[in-house]
Amino acid sequence: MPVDYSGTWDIVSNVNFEGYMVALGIDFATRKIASVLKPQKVIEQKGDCFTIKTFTTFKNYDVSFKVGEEFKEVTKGLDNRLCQTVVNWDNDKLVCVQKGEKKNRGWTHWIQDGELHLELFCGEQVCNQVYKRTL
Ligand code: ECB
Repeated sequence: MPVDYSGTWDIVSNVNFEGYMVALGIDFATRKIASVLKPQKVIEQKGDCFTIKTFTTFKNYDVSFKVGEEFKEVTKGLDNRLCQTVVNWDNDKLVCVQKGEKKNRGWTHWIQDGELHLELFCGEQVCNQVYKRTL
């Protein structure tokens, strides 16, 4: 059975989101608000086609892509940058590279013990988030 990321996922841990936001140049006031948010991910996966929606009480962010197909991503409402983005499979991991003004920017998703993991990175900073399926 291939991995299926589809579902609704609630955050249970979030390590160094602050460092990741600093690396993206997010201002102090926005970081203070963002640091207490509890994001929920709603993922739709149909083969290699994905929609990942991130919901919070402050802002929402959506991205849709096909694995292996480069696209232009504007991180609207986040740091508002234009990236040339591509997501590839690394075995069952989803590996995203966001090429643009910020070096070494991207994220990786994987599922381990039924939990959804997300590593967000920018420059030298790495943020690690874990999500559980909603009951
Ligand atoms: C939608 C969540 C917004 C919470 C933070 C609001 C303001 C802070 C501004 C910028 C911080 C940088 C990123 C926000 C963190 C999470 C949003 C999406 C992270 C992401 O890239 O998720 C990927 C992988 O699941 C799909 O977009």
